[in-house]
Amino acid sequence: MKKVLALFIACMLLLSAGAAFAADKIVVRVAHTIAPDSHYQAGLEHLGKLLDEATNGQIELQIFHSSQLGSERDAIEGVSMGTLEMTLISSAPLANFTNAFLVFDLPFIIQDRQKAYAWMDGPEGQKILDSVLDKGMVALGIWENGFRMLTNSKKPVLVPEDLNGLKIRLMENPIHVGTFKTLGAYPVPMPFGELFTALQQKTVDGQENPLIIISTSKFAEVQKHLSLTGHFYAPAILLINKDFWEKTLSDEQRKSFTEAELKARRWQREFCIDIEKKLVDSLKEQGMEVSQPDKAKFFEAVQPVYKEFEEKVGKEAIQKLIDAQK
Ligand code: EAX
Repeated sequence: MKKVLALFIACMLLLSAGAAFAADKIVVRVAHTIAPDSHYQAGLEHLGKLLDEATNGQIELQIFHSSQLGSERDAIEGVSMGTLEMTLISSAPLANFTNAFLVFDLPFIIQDRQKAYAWMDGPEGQKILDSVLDKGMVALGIWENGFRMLTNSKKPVLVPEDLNGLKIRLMENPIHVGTFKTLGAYPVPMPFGELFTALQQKTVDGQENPLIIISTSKFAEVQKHLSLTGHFYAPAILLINKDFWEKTLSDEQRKSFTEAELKARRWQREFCIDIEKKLVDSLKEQGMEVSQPDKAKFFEAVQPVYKEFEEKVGKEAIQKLIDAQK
């Protein structure tokens, strides 16, 4: 009888220890829209590892890739309302929530990636990040999506005129749409999750994304031509729900999180730069025809876009980002 009782008590102790452990563990669900072998996934896995180490397993990152939890707009809304803890998204769809990120959407505004990183990580970048605080979110940092390149199923694109009448899928962003209108294309805004099918069924002729996304999303299967335009630079923003950040995490956990985020951000940018070097060859091997467009002609053709959006973006904001790269 004594033995049974001792065993029973031992079991109860174990159970309650387990429950306490489970209650202490904080799960952070993070959603993104791209492939499990993408730069977003790699960076988030790295962040997960750093968080696990720094908090002795108290914080667990659960990553949902490939739009499993919806589009980028859905994810922003989810993080804003607290139905999702975190997301990593292009800054472009934030245009539906704040104007502060629009400066990044101007064509060819980012020319020097290293100088731009420093600017984004400094006080000017912080001002932009702070613009989501009143939307119930904290923007933890600016990661990388990358320089966007154009693909299509119809013809090589070397000069802006080649885009005439081509239906190009874009992110939901007024400057991106305005830019492609100015270039003579027919812009079709659509969430990323619908893009592969749209390309396959030829609802659109082309799309634009960084090489890593073109590669990991297997667009070579449905797009013949790749033009190395680099017309937009897309930063990726790591957003977390504000209540979760301020109330669920302890001061100490928040500190660990901030440190881990900074390390993961730097790691993720280097990962992107490294992998980018191999991608043109790899996409050729996947059957794409790669062309080097006349960038000066594109640059000239999009100048009216700066005029069109100058007021909305803010003249000063534009000038500051340009000057920061001199
Ligand atoms: O943020 O929608 C897009 O084209 C983005 O590049 C992608 O979702 C990653």
